[in-house]
Amino acid sequence: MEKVSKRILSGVQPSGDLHLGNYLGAIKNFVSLQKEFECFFCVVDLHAITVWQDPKILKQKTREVAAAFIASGIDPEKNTLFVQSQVPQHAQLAWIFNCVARMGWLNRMTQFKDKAGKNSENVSVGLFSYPTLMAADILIYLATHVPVGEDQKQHLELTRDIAQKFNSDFKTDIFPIPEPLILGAATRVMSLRDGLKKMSKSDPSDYSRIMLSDSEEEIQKKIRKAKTDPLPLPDNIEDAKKRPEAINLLTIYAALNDLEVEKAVANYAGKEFSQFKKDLGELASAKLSPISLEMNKLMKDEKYLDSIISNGKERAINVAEPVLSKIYEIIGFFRD
Ligand code: AQP
Repeated sequence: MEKVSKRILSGVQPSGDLHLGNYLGAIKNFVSLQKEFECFFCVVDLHAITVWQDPKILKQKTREVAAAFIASGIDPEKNTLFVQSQVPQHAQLAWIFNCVARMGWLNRMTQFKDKAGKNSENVSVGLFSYPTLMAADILIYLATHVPVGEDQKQHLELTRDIAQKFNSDFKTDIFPIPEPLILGAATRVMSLRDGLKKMSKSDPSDYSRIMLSDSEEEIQKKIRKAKTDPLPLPDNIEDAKKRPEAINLLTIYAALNDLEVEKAVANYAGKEFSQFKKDLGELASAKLSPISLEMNKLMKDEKYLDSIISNGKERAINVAEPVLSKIYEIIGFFRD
């Protein structure tokens, strides 16, 4: 199999409205990485159904993620942009990885524990085995690098363990050991209502997150209403880190402005939150509203979006199929 040295795979679930965490932790980084890497970006609908998705809106949400990729600046000609369920090799390799990964490895996954909570007997088996599908998403393209937010780091470590175990069990070097790319100031954007909780699509409160579809007014209002403590802004990074809501907003400001967090802290040292929130609201709406406008425009052109997705499917299968075929041969599956 031909070795590649700079190939990226990353995905976003169509499980709700995309938010600032998805943008700063993932999509914004995809945009800069496309210059340097051969990139595969997918809408991971197989992952989304690990929890209930309304069939009437799943297709719409799938198009929305594809539109967000393009509206944020990902070039669909240069990169392969596709929908996971259209490339069956992901699920086929995931089954093999279910037989490679050990129960003990999956039992350690904190995202499963967080998502299942006290309900672990009643959640889907898919939610538990989610990381083996993620490993298959990455390794079916022999991807060498994976840009993700901090929350996916543990899953990526599991992917590396699976690649290593497969290579060692079958005495092969087919799989690269992929590196995480956790980039930018905001690798873990927190809820606007609780600085200790991740900003997430599934949070019941709309005020906990800024969505890519929010209007300028909505963005500014959400930031105005964001929870803060009663003190003025901190004047050094150590103090800022002890104040979850303050460090979260300062980190968002830094990431949107491509600054170091220390610089954002220095700019607002000792100032009142009212002025900072006004500036942050204006900054966020200036950065996000062009994306939102472009997304709305793309969503009206289903024909164009669907043609991009269909082209991406073909390109993805052209890479994934020979890899799967080689893996079947390595395992000793019957081939005619
Ligand atoms: N809060 C976040 N901060 C930084 N990065 C984040 N990502 C998600 N939330 C944050 C990154 O976005 C990419 C796509 O994530 P996903 O949609 O596939 O799944 P998720 O991590 O489970 O996102 P959510 O919003 O929390 O979804 P729900 O509520 O449905 O579980 C990933 O690279 C992720 O790291």
